[in-house]
Amino acid sequence: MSHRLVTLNQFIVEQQKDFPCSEGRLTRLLSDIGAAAKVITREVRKAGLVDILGADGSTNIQGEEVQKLDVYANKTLISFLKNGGECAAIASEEDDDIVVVENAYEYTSPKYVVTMDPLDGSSNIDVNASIGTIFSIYSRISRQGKANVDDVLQKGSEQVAAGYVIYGSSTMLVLTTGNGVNGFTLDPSIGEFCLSHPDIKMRADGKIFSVNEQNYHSFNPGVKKFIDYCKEVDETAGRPYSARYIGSLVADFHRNLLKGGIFMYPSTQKAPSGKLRLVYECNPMAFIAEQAGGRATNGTVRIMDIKPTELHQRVPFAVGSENMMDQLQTHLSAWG
Ligand code: P6P
Repeated sequence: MSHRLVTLNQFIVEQQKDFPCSEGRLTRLLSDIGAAAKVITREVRKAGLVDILGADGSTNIQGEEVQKLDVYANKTLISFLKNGGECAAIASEEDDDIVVVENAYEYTSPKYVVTMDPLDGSSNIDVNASIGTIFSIYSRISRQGKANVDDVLQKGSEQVAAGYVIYGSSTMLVLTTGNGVNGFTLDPSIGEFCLSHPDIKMRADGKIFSVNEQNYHSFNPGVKKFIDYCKEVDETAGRPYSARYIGSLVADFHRNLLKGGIFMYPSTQKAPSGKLRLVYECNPMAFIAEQAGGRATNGTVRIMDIKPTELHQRVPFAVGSENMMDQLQTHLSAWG
C-alpha cells in the first residue's frame, strides 16, 4: 500500500485540529524551527568542504571550545525564531543569557519561549559523527512586556512541545507536542521533512546500554552495580545487552528511542552534578522519552519534575526503556 506523503507542516496543521482553541501559532513556531533545521542541514552537509569546519577560537559559557557550526546553528535558529513572531525569548546553550525578542511587542504578543542546544555533540563534527539540534517550547509565564528568565526556567512537565533534529545518514526531525512522538525525514529532492516514523514507541525491554565507562571509577555504587549487571553474560539468555556509546546525546538517544535501551550520564568526579544540561538537553529528551513510553530521571526523581534554578544547570541523567530504568532504580535503591 503506497503511503501518503505527509510533510511536517501538513502533519502539524492536521494535529492542530486536536486543539480547537489553537490559532496556528504553535504551528508557525514549529515550522520556523523546521526551516532553520533545513538551513543548518545545508551547512552540516558541506562542513568538510568549506572553511566552516573546526573551532572558531572562542569558548562558550560551558567553557567548551566553540566549533564554527555551533555558531552558525545558533545564529540561524535565533534569526528564524526572532523573525517568526511567535517566540518571546530564546534560551540557548551557546549564550550566557536569554535572548529577549524585542520587535515582537510592536506587532504581536508572542505566546511561547524556546530553549535549545543549537548543535549538540559538536566535538563530533570533525569526525563526521552524527550531531543534533535539541529544543523545547514553553508557554511564557510573563503575560505582557518583555519575557524574562522565569519564562524559561519552568519544570519540564510544562513543555508544550519538544524535539530534536539529528544530522546523520539523513536529517530527521523527531517531535512531540504531547500527543505521542513522530519522526520526519528530510527529503532533499523536495526540501521537505516527510513523516517517516509515525507514532514512535520505545520498547519496554531494550538491549542497549549507553554510558561513558571511562568514568566508571567515579560512579556511585548503584550505577556501577547496574553496569556490571548489564555486562553479565547469562549463558542461557546469551549476552543480554550491547554497549553502544557515540558521545553525541542526540545520536545515542535516537538509537535507543528506536531500538530500546538506556542512556546514562551519571554524576562523576569531574562533573559532580552530571554533565548534561537540565533545560537544554535533559528536559526535551525526557518529554520525548515519556511520550514514547520510556522514563527519565536524575537517579532519584523524574527529570520533568525538577524545577530549574538557573539556565545552565547540570543534572545527572538516565533515560530509556521502562524496564531498564526500573532495573537501574533497583540497583540504586539497593546500593545508593
Ligand atoms: P563525554 C557532547 O559534548 C555532549 O554534551 C553530549 O552530546 C554527549 O552525550 C556528552 O557530551 C558526551 O560526554 O564526557 O562522554 O564525552
